[in-house]
Amino acid sequence: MTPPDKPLQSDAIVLGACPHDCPDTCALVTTVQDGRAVKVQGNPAHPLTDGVLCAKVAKYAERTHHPDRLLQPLKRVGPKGSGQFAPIGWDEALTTIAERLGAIAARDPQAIVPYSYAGTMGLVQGEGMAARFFHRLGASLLDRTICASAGAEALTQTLGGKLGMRVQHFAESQLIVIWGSNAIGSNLHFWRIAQEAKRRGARLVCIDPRKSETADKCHEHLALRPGTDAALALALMHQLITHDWLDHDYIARHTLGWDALRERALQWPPERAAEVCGLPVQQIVDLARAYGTTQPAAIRLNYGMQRVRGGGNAVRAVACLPALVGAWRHRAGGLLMSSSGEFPIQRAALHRPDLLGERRPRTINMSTIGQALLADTSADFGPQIEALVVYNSNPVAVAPQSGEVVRGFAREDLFTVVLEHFMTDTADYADIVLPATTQLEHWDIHSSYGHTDVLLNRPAIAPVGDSRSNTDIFRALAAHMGFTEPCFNDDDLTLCRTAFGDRVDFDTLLTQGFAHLDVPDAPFADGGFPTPSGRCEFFSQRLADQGQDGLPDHVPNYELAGSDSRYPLAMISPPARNFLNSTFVNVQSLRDIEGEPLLEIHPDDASVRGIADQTLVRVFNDRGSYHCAAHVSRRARPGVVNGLGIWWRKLGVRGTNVNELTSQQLTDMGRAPVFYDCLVQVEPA
Ligand SMILES: Nc1nc2c(c(=O)[nH]1)N[C@H]1C(S)=C(S)[C@@H](COP(=O)(O)OP(=O)(O)OC[C@H]3O[C@@H](n4cnc5c(=O)[nH]c(N)nc54)[C@H](O)[C@@H]3O)O[C@H]1N2
Ligand SMILES: Nc1nc2c(c(=O)[nH]1)N[C@H]1C(S)=C(S)[C@@H](COP(=O)(O)OP(=O)(O)OC[C@H]3O[C@@H](n4cnc5c(=O)[nH]c(N)nc54)[C@H](O)[C@@H]3O)O[C@H]1N2
Ligand code: SF4
Ligand SMILES: [Mo]
Repeated sequence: MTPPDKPLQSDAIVLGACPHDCPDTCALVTTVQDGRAVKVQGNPAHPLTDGVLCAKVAKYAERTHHPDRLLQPLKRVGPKGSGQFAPIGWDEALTTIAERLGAIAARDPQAIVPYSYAGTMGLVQGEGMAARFFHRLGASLLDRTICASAGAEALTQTLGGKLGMRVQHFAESQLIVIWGSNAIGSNLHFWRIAQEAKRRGARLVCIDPRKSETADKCHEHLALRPGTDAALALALMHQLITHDWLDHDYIARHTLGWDALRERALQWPPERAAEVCGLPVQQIVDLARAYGTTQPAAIRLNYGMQRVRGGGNAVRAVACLPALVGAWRHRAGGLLMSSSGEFPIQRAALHRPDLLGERRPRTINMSTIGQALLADTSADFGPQIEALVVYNSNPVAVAPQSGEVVRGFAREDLFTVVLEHFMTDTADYADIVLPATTQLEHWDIHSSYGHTDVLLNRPAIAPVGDSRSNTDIFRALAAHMGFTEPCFNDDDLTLCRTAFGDRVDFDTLLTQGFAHLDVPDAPFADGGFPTPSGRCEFFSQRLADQGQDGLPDHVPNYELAGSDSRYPLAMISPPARNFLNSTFVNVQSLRDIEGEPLLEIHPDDASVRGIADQTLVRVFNDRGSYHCAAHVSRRARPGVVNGLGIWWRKLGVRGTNVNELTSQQLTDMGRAPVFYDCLVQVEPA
């Protein structure tokens, strides 16, 4: 059953959007039979989806009608984390929550913390009603840093916003550098475009410590040490300068801080960078030549490089490159990290921060939730956290340093509510679990961080069991708390319309499911960077004012390889291709493909430790230990092990996952986690 070329909305064919935290934001077509979703396919009429979905979401009907779906509210009846729950009715659940939150709020609403991320990227089921609820309550604010804030801050300080090339124009590039991204796994529709460029003669280069599926298919792979991208970028600049592969006119007219950057880059001859990055000098020299002499040259920068101490500086260094060679002059040249800044989202209308009134609650950083849950009341911190409301996230599995996260969630005095589809590691620690609808059961509207189309998602089927959408749950909670503001009566379609106001034609969304934003083809062909200076800011006064280096530099990892003889291996933990963060780990057909939690280790590192392929190993450091199967493989470079993520702890070998080992240190910019800045030792278990 293939969807027609131009699928039309009907009871049996429903147009939607993929809700997942993925740059592709695909347009979906769901086929419904007898009230069940029987097939979820890519919408062929949406140019970037082109009728194709990844393997994960092609299994969406399986996930939605999964036998383990949560179908009714639950309350805890055993010790925290034991997973012992009894079903209760919605009224009891909502009354209990409203009473507990009300009592805490009467003392200090900041003792209540929302915890959410991008389980759904929808603007409505994300923070649409939730933000209104928490603003009205006066709860702590959440700093949503767990994924992209280091890179976002860096890009904003350099280019002026989360903007860049349009993804479709990569098809015309002659050189594509895929930098810190396993595009085949995590940005499939970009990869299809890169393939088209390759057929037209483009050269593809991958920069990644891991020999990923993407690295396999590129012409060149630079397997640098984790956390050394800025050193590589500075050496590329060194070569551009010494060979005069520069666009002097573009630099003079559209950049700021060139003399200072030039001086800095001249301190990074390829030999120095080769030493730091663990790369052959020739590879750096060759890449510089290719980048300096090929037009149009495009960089697909993704988030892999920013999950280390110097992640912000690394993104800044890379983001300077296109201006140096004038790559921005072409629509197929420049750089794309995120396109999310293009979308005219009406955040104030949607989130209603005005409901705070005069109150200015403190902000809790989601990346250090372990520390935060274990912190006592103090002048610096404010009140101890007494209640946590988790939705669209699975922090017990995905937040760094799980040992502390689990200890925090296990506090018997903490009141935890979890809105979920499944009994995740986090739901296990809840006092009340509320069953939530999936994307096939609710309305939503979507921006994207990999393209510039708006997508509308219609419900294809009725809520499964007694599940309710996040918006419905927060509306009902607002009513139970006695909140009477009219905004708590807005239905989901109203929220969908509010998200972009009149900036997007809603009728187009209703009929075809997607609408293109009107964005320029080559955003910086003539400069016009949305920075304070209007230029590409090699030097950032805003960063200098914060006491940071105003120029990008190489900032070594906190846990630098060679600095601790007990833990000689650097560990990175990029996602497994068939999971999306911790989502899909419980979908059997996908777990069957991934097999088991594993650690890729280079043959040299394995043999000195007596580790054979497929043996059970213990991976450990001072923070904890994690058991999984060793995959002795050249996907790992010497000195670096790859612990593919993010398994549910309870589906892992001994009830832990890779975040048992990661730390709660933060990046140089954006207060983000440093998942890939982590030293470990490995031994046969
Ligand atoms: N299949 C799948 N797709 C996903 C996700 C998923 O879990 N599974 N997650 C989604 C989410 S939340 C996000 S944020 C995006 C992320 O999308 P990307 O940023 O493209 O992330 P990854 O595909 O994880 O690629 C990161 C790559 O960076 C490499 N890397 C690690 N450390 C370094 C380093 O120091 N320097 C460089 N140059 N590379 C490094 C890793 O080995 C990995 O191959 O993907 C989204 N798409
Ligand atoms: N070691 C290591 N850790 C990492 C990373 C890494 O690369 N390495 N990557 C990090 C990154 S990039 C990210 S973005 C975070 C991701 O962390 P999270 O945002 O927590 O992502 P998921 O693990 O996918 O969990 C999302 C949960 O939301 C639920 N959900 C989905 N839709 C809805 C809905 O409509 N309503 C409700 N109530 N629930 C819903 C899903 O069932 C799922 O359990 O993890 C981070 N953690
Ligand atoms: S996860 Fe990404 S590639 Fe897969 S369907 Fe969703 S948006 Fe498309
Ligand atoms: Mo992410």
